Amino acid sequence: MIVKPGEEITLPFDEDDESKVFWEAEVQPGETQTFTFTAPEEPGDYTIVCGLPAHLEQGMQGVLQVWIPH
Ligand SMILES: [Cu+2]
Repeated sequence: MIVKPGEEITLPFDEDDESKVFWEAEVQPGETQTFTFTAPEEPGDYTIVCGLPAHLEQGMQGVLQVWIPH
């Protein structure tokens, strides 16, 4: 899941965090998928987290960097 700018996920990830999600996709274990999504228009660093129980706690997160090319 990509987290909306200015929002922070509280552990554990649960219902109160659902509204903070900008975009999400689901991939099953052992599966590889390719997704297409429209990036936020506002440049910046967007947090990416896994919403499966205990995954975020174990460090399953990343950053989506959005910038305007020049
Ligand atoms: Cu995960």
